[in-house]
Amino acid sequence: MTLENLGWSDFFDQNFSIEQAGQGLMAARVWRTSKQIYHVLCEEGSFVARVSGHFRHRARISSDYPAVGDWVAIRLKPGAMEAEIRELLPRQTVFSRQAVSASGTESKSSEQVIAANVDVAFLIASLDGGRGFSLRRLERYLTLTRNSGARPVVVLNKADLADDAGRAADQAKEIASGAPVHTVSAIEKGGVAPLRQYVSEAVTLVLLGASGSGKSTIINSLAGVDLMRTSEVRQTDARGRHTTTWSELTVLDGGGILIDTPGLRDVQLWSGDMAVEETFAELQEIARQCRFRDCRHSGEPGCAVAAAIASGQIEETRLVSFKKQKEEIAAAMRRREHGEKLKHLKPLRPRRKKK
Ligand SMILES: Nc1nc2c(ncn2[C@@H]2O[C@H](COP(=O)(O)OP(=O)(O)OP(=O)(O)O)[C@@H](O)[C@H]2O)c(=O)[nH]1
Ligand SMILES: [Mg+2]
Ligand SMILES: [Zn+2]
Repeated sequence: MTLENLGWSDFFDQNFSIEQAGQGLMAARVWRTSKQIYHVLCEEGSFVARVSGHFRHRARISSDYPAVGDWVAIRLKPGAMEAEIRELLPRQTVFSRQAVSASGTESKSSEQVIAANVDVAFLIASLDGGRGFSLRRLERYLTLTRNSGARPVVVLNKADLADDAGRAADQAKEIASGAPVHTVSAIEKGGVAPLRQYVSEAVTLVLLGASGSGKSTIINSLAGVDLMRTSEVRQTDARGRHTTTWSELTVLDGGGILIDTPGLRDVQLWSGDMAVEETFAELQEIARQCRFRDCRHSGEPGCAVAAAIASGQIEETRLVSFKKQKEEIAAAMRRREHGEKLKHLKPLRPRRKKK
C-alpha cells in the first residue's frame, strides 16, 4: 500500500519534514481507535500503536490525540509488536462535535473529533417513512460539514421504501444550498451507482447519519463485499441499533477511502458561524436588504427576511433553524470562554487532601 492509496497529499507532504523522516519516523494513517490503542496503516502494513510518553505529556485536550483519518508520524521499533506515535500531523479538515464525557465535567467545553482529513461527506438520511428523514437534521449536518472543510453530498437512502422519493429530494435540494442530492437504494443491485463518482484514489469520504440509515450497507455496496456489519432496524421505534460502534476507515481495492461512523443521535454544533451562513445562504442573501446591518430578524422595522417570509419566498422554519444554530454556536463559545477563565482561577495552593 502506498501513501497515495491512503490519501496522502501535498498538504501532508509540506507538514511532514525530512528531519522527521530522518529520525526513522514514518507517516501512517489512523484507521481505528479504541481507548489508548490506535490502529494505523502505513507503507509497511497495518500496526497497533500507542502514543509516546512525550506525546502524552504535550497533549492537553482530547482533540490533541489522534482520531480516525488522522495522519501521524510513527516509529517502528525493531522487534517490537507495537508502533509508537510520535507526532500528530496537522489536520486538513476536521469533523468535530461537542464531547459528551461520562463524568460530565469535560463535556461542556471539549471537542470530540469524529473524523479527520475528510474530503467528501455523505450525509445519509433514510426515506423509510420513519424519523429517518428530517430537513432540520440535514441542515445541522450541512453546517457541521461546511465547518469541517469537507464537501457535503446529501444521500437519501432506502428509496425503495419511500412513498414519494422525488418530493423528498426536492425538499432536500431546497435546503442544501448547492450541495448535490442523490436518491439511492443501497440494498438494490447497482443502487449506489450515483455515489461512485465521488469514490476515487486518495479521496477520503465519511458517511454520517442516524443509526439505521444505511451507512454500513452503502459502504459494503460500494466495496462490493461485506466489510461492515449491518443489522435490521428495530421495528418498534425505527431508531436503529447502533450496529457500528466505532468509526473505521477502509481503503477500497479499486481506490478510495471510506470512513464508517456510528450513528450520531444528535449533532451538537460546536463552532462555525461562517458555516451556518453558508447553510442558510438564501436567507443571508435576503438579509442584505434589511434596514439594519445587524438586524436579528426578530421584528425590527425594515426587516427583509420578515418580508420574504410574509410573501412566502422563504419558509419560517428556515429562519427558526438559522437562529437556533447561531445561538447554539454562540452558547458553545461562551462556555469555552468561561472554561478558559476558570483555568486562570485555579487555586494557587493545592487543596488539602481529604482525610
Ligand atoms: N429497504 C432498504 N433497507 C436498507 C437500505 N439500506 C440499508 N437498509 C437496511 O437498513 C438496516 C440498517 O442498515 P445499516 O447499514 O446497518 O445502518 P447504519 O447506518 O450503518 O447503522 P449504525 O451502524 O447503527 O449507525 C439494515 O437492515 C439494512 O439492510 C435500503 O436502501 N433499502
Ligand atoms: Mg453501521
Ligand atoms: Zn432582518
